[in-house]
Amino acid sequence: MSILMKLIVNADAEVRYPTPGELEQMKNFVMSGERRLRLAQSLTQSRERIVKQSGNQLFQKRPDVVSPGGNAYGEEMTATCLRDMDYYLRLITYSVVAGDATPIEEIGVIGVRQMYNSLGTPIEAVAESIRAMKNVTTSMMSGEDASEVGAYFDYLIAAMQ
Ligand SMILES: CCC1=C(C)/C(=C/C2=NC(=C\c3[nH]c(/C=C4\NC(=O)[C@H](C)[C@H]4CC)c(C)c3CCC(=O)O)/C(CCC(=O)O)=C2C)NC1=O
Repeated sequence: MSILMKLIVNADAEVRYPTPGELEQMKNFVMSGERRLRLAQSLTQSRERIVKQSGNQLFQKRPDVVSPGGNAYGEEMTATCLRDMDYYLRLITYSVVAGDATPIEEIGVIGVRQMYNSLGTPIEAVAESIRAMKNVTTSMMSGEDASEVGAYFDYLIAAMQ
C-alpha cells in the first residue's frame, strides 16, 4: 500500500476528511515523487553491482555460509543466496516508490523467520547481507536519498534481529 492509500483508508475508517497533518503528508509524498522515482530507477540500474559487491562482503565476513556444510555452499546455493538479496533490494525499491514500508513488510518480513528456520538459513547472516547492501547502496548516494533508502534497509534489518 502506498502512503496515500494508507492515509485514505485511515480517514475513511473514521468517516472523516483528511486532517491538515495528513494533507501535509500527502503533499510531501506528491512533491517528492520525481525524486523517489529517480531513486528507484538508480536502484534498479545498479542492482547487479549492489548485489555482487554486497555478496562478496557477506562471504568475506561469513565464510562459513559458503563453506562445506554452509547453507549457501556450492554454485547453485550461492546463486540462490544472491537471488534472495536481489529480492530484498527489489522490495526496497517498491517501498521507495510507495513511500511506505508496507511492501517490504507484507512481501518480505511476515513469516520470514519461520521460512529461513525451515530452510536452515542463518537469519543473522541474511541480516548481514542486508547491512552490506545498505552500505554499498548508500555510498552511491548523497544526503536525502541515502537517508531515505537507508531507513528501509534499517527497517528490514530490524525485522530480522
Ligand atoms: C520476495 C519474497 C521472497 C523471499 C525473501 C524468498 C526467499 C527464499 N529463499 C529460499 C532459499 C534459499 N535462500 C538462501 C539464502 C542464503 N543462505 C545463506 O546462507 C545466506 C546467509 C543467504 C543469502 C544472503 C539459500 C542458500 C536458499 C536455498 C536453500 C536450500 O535450498 O537448501 C527459498 C526457498 C525456495 C527457493 O529456493 O526459491 C525462499 C522462498 N522467496 C520469496 O519469494
